[in-house]
Amino acid sequence: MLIEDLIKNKYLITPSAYYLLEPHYKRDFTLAELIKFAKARGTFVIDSSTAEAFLAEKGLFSTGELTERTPLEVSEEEPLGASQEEIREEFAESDETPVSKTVVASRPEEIPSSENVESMKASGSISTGDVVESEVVTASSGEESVEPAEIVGETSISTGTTIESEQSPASNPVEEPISSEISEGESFVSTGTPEPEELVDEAAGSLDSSLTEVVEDSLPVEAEPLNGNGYGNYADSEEYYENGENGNGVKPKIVYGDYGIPIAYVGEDVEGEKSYSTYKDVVIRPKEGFRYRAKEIPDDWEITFDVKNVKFEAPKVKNAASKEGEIIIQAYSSYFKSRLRKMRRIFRENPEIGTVIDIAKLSYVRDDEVTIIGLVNDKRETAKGYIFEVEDATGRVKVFLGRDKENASQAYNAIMPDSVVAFRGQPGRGIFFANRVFLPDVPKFRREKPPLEEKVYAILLSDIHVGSNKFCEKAFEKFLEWLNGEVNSRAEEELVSRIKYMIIGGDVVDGVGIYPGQYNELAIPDIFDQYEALANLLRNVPDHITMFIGPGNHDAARTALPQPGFYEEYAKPIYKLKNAVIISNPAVINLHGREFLIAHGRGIEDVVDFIPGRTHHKPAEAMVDLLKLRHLAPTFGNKVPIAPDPEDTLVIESVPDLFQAGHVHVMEYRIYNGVFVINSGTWQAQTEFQKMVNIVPTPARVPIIDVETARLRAVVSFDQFCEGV
Ligand code: D5M
Ligand code: FE
Ligand code: ZN
Repeated sequence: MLIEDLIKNKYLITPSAYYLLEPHYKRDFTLAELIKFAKARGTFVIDSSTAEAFLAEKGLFSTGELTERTPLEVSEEEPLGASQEEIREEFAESDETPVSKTVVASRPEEIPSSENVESMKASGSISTGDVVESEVVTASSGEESVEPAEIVGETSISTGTTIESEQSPASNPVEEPISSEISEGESFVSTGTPEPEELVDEAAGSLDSSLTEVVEDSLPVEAEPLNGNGYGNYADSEEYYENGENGNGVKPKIVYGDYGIPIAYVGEDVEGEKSYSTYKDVVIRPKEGFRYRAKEIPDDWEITFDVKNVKFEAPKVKNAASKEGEIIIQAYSSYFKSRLRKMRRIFRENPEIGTVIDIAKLSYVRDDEVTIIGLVNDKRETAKGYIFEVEDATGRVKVFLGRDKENASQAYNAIMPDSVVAFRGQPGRGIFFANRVFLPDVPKFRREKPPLEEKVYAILLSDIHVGSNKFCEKAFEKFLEWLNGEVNSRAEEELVSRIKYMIIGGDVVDGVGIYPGQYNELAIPDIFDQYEALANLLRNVPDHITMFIGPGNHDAARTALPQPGFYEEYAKPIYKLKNAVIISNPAVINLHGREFLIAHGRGIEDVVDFIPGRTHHKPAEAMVDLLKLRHLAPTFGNKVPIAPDPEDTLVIESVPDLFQAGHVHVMEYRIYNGVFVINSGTWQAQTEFQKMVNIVPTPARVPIIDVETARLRAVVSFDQFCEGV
């Protein structure tokens, strides 16, 4: 009964939670209460800890006892062979090179030459010592730089490659020497990497404010729903849940927004005049005579990983009387087994790992040092060190890692719940004594890719949030004009002319019913119109630029990760754009032989929750943590809903050249072991909700990536058009 009711509402329950709750259901609590409780905890899976907390709140249960987690089903897995003798400490010097930065409005003519190591900054706008901090500080200091052409902050690292080809009209400004200054306290040299240092340079397009103003014609719609058809109704009454109706006899089609809020869409689209704009009148044509070099460069792209291509079978639920809970456990068991299998494969590439043995076989091991690879269910600190509960497909074991072991505390902090790690050591009685711990990580060195004949650029966007009244529409239109050749200098012209790809990493529209109070901040209160509006804007992207568009948690798409794409019935207008390619979240795009991993980035939220010192304002740091764990959302049952697919498609199986995420609305980047890690920011100014949770976005910035190096070429900022939104 309880299971069936929950499943109807797209909630899952584990068997142990079921046994705890079932006796009280409909006697001591209602379905709506339970769902409300789970929603508040940000989970759609009711596990035993949720159930216990819920019962405790109801005064039905004492929180003293802890329920054991059911171990994964036992099965034989081939232990890895290949014994290796020498093992070095893995975390000794994780080569994390913070890329010094940043940002904003540098004089467009002054794109720094890649031959020089240089850094430009405005007086006082870069805080010394903390590189990333300086990025954030600079990024939010847009208001101070009234002068559009002010050089604010910038660092570039030479790669030894020439930026420009001879014929380009933009080569002149590049050759110009630029007064430069190294910002104090920042190291540009990636230690421990024999490769030439990375090029990270930026120029921000300070657009001339004398350019034609875009007429603002979209009127935010206030409280009243347009056609009174129930938009904005959260409809979370008990009746609604239990009868599947909203009281007026109409069966609503339930679509779940994020953070657990169900949205009911009813009725047909009403034709006629709308009180808001969907940007039908925004028509921008390429500037006459503007030469796009990218047009002459042959296309070279391929989607090498897309969830749509993975065959999924939904777990089947039989009937209410049988033990459906078991099916859920089984479904997640296949999911976690898949994760373990993939992670083992990743560890196998690390020669330091040594002999890997199944946990069930530990009792056969005498004095040898062996390695176990498993999911960390639990971790805690004791006076002498750290204790982990580790599980593989064959069993479970407690692992002790002494505080004295090298980098023990770092590793302890980096390990998120449910991530897969390896421990090397000796089994004792009922406990495994680890001498070393390994994260899956990415290798320090990688093979260089062959150079490209021509410079070609990709621009990265995410979190456009069309439909929000905080969407920076004016800035976005300026950006579209810029793409169409409305540039201020030859340097900008060079950039624009070579842009061949545009990647949009999710939250392309604001959606409806995504967070409490969102309705009041919607300029377009209709999800269909939001996609229409987005398409009306994006049709102004020049045809030769291929757009890759993936979903995020605000989109009309499956809420749980992975997200195979947009629901076509809602997002039809963007499917119809002729130069758009819809990708899943996550996806891997190969551009001219370079691998770009694109994810919306909800996993960042869990990193912030679990890894000490992480914040929403330094997303690239959190992305590096995910890279080290080789997983986009390792933790199950926290903020990020994960679908019980038979395959774990969130494992970062292949090491990318570039890893892009969005979601947190702050642009930041860094390089880690040769991977360029970047959060692409947003096009939405701070929402009321973000104000409450203290999220300060850095909107309207366009990072331009040099595809050849998969590194930043420039950041163009349109944020001066996003003030007062
Ligand atoms: O996410 C925008 C930012 O807001 C991102 O940093 C997550 C944060 N966010 C959104 N909703 C919540 C809740 N409920 N709690 C905490 N933080 C939140 P976006 O996906 O664009 O809404
Ligand atoms: Fe977003
Ligand atoms: Zn998001």
